[in-house]
Amino acid sequence: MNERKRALITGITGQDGSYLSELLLEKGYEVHGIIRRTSTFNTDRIDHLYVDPHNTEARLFLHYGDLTDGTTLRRILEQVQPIEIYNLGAQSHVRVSFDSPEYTVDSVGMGTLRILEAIRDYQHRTGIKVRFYQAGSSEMFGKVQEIPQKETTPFYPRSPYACAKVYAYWQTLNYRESYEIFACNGILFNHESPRRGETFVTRKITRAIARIVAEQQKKLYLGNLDAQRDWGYAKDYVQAMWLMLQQDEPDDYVVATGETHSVKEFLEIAFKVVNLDWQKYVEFDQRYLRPAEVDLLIGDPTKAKKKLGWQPSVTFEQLVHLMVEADLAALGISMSNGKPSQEFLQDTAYIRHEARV
Ligand code: NDP
Ligand code: GDR
Repeated sequence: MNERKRALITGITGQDGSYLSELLLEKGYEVHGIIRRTSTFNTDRIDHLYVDPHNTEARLFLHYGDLTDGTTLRRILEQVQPIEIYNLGAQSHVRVSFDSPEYTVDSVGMGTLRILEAIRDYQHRTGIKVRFYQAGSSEMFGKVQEIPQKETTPFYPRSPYACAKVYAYWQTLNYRESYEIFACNGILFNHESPRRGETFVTRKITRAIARIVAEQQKKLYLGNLDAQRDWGYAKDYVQAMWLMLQQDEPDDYVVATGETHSVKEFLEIAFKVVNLDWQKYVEFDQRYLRPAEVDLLIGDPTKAKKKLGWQPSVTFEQLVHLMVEADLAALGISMSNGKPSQEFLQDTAYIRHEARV
């Protein structure tokens, strides 16, 4: 094994996994990611980082595995010998977790336990310390107990996904206290980007706007427009993950912007970018309602700002604009008020545009 810092990422093919991989590669890490075998390619978001492993320059390596398969997770840990593990893998769609609760809980809850158990045994056997990041979520706060929500706010999860994240949170904390594992819970509020999955509400909206402008879609069907979320930019949030693992002591941190906006506000700003009135295009479909909704999330990131020196760099308006611009650019539509920047054009390379809403 060479002496380069090695990180292992579960969920490397997801939105956050791709940004975190970029960040760690920039910092000189060797990055290993766990991917699932699928019948169609699922590596679009990281293809631009991939170099053939036969090339001596290669620093990104992919391993087949699954959070539901503990044996493989252990084998990969032994093989890679990482100093940091970022557990980002999850069935991460809240609405879908009501349809597939058992699988969601298995991947999110038990999946985290499987990794923690593997680390526990690995550390005990080898004496090598591994730092662990757990992707916790503002969904754990669920039904409003306190505003804004901070590290000490009680959890009240309102979906199978959120219940599983709460379980994973407490296991992470317990393994930290029981086995001296450097384990941190990030409690991240919603974070978005042009790489956001197409069925989360922000990306569903920005993608639909581009398709409406391109005359590929007439209507946008949505559920609850009154829900309020603290939306930030994903690229900022992966910085916080890394910072947590660079501290002297492991701890848990809320990562948020401290602002909240409704889905309706997102719609207003997003449609305004292309000078359209959202009310003419948006229709209600109850299929997108959840059996139990989380009405209001707003985070207090004071601790992350003070202890990690973390700051969000993108405002809500900027976020909406950059996402709409990226989806427009992906369909070859240039903006009337200026061209999308190079960075966002690069981001659109792997945005798929088949009709999947
Ligand atoms: P995505 O849904 O974009 O990515 C999820 C990743 O997990 C994908 O790489 C997916 O693989 C992988 N995955 C799914 N199921 C399994 C499994 N059984 N075994 C291994 N890998 C699996 O999520 P994000 O990038 O947005 O989020 C990253 C993490 O942060 C998730 O845990 C999410 O719950 C959490 N989180 C996200 C927030 C957000 O606003 N984005 C906020 C707070 C927490 P594949 O590509 O094959 O589907
Ligand atoms: P969320 O994100 O549930 O907060 O979870 P999502 O974008 O799915 O929903 C946000 C809010 O929008 C409302 N909504 C709709 N949502 C979707 N997906 N589709 C619709 O058509 C629609 N119409 C209205 C929802 O009801 C909800 O109130 C995300 C995920 O990334 C989680 O993994 C993560 O943990 C949390 O953010 C923080």
